[in-house]
Amino acid sequence: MASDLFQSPDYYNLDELLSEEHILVRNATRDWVKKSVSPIIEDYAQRAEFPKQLLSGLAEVGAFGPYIPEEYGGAGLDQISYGLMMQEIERGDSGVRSTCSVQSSLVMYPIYTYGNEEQRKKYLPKLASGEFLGSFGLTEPNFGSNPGGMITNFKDMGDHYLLNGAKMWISNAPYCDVAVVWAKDETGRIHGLIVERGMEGFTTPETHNKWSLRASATGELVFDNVKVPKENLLPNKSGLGAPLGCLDSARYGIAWGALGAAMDCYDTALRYSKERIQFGKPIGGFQLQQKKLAEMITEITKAQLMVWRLGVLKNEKKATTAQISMAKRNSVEIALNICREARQMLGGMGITGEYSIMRHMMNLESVVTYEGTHDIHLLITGMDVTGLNAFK
Ligand code: TGC
Ligand code: FAD
Repeated sequence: MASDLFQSPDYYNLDELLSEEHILVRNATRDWVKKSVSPIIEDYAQRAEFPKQLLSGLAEVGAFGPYIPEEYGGAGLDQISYGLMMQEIERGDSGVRSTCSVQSSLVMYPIYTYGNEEQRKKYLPKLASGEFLGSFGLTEPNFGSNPGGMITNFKDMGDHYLLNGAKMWISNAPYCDVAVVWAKDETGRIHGLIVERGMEGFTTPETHNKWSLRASATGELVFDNVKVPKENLLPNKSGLGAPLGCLDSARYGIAWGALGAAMDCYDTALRYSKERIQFGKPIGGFQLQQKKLAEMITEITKAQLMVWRLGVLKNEKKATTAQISMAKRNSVEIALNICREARQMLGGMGITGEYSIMRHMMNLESVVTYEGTHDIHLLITGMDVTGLNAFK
């Protein structure tokens, strides 16, 4: 990939809305991405390899559990800092951001929020330091948008639980040390269980041949009569609302993250438009190219305002599931549109790995599907404004 010349767009002086701490966190993450992610990521994506060596650096910048209290190894930051980190990391690559979203919001968050003190002390510091990698098993082969139908289940055997079933499309699975797994008890109630690598009957086959998120490892979680110690059940919340609560946190991070990918594509196209000469002048001087750039920066600015406001609401614990859905859907949609326009602006060069645009575009095809598809989020908004449930 060409060297990383990224200049962050800030058309409405939004930095003035950020605290000194936010800017420090944002800049430190940006510097780390330029130094550690940009030089290697295209190569790893081309080879479909997970850049495992980035885990320690991600831990050092605080990207594993940014908002988890420091006593458990987290960074103890607010939600806007968390969002800015995800923006900067996804500016580098959505797959690397995925690793952080899963670790922070889908593994550390449920252990912190639904776990007991022993579970917090046992797992959170190791997850924060990157010594442990976590995964989150909700989706099953026959239950994606409708996770409440899951068939993975456990039986109470007296001194342990016996877990059976399979999860599919699980980020980090092939390398995970621990998995937060959602399964039904004998009454059909959903609970979270912490499953550890090495437990007999637990395997994590990798999913190959992806055209998207190639630098993120995806796989299955398979449970064949796995004996799970009783102390590994998350005791403080059960029901489908427990995993859905984790999704609120991860979707919030994605709303910021996808914007990072959009900003990178805009910045690349803007620079290219000033350098590429056709018909005797820079292509940025043609009205059709200016229209694309003007529309991109308008959409980026609107989305930046939306995620910033959502961050304020989240800090005040007032952000609703539906507000988060709207932001996740909007950021991913505008990012995909911007990628497609930016790729065209680069002409033939846009399809090569010399530039990040095509990789972002392919990555975003997963981001628009996971954590609730584009249409599922539309229906969540529809349900919120009408009070009528289109799912049932
Ligand atoms: P529904 O009847 O609406 O709700 C069931 C129960 O949950 C409660 N609830 C929530 N609780 C806390 N937080 C939330 N956000 C909640 N949303 C709902 C609700 O009150 C109810 O409670 P109770 O006590 O009445 O039982 O559920 P439904 O079955 O109708 O489904 C609704 C729907 C479709 C919106 C939901 O299932 C959904 O969001 N589906 C999309 C599935 C999804 O997003 N999967 C993501 C898997 S993880 C992933 O993709 C990780 S990618 C990571 C990466 O690499 O970055
Ligand atoms: P389906 O639910 O089968 O949907 C197919 C289509 O039908 C979609 O367009 C959908 O919008 C539409 N549809 C479904 N229901 C309705 C409806 N009621 N009305 C209108 N349209 C509808 N899951 C995890 O648990 N953990 C992970 O770490 C994880 N990581 C992932 C990583 C990647 C790379 C990918 C691709 C997925 C990952 N997922 C993960 C799974 C992801 O959350 C699901 O793919 C997603 O929720 C959609 O489920 P599905 O693929 O089964 O599609």
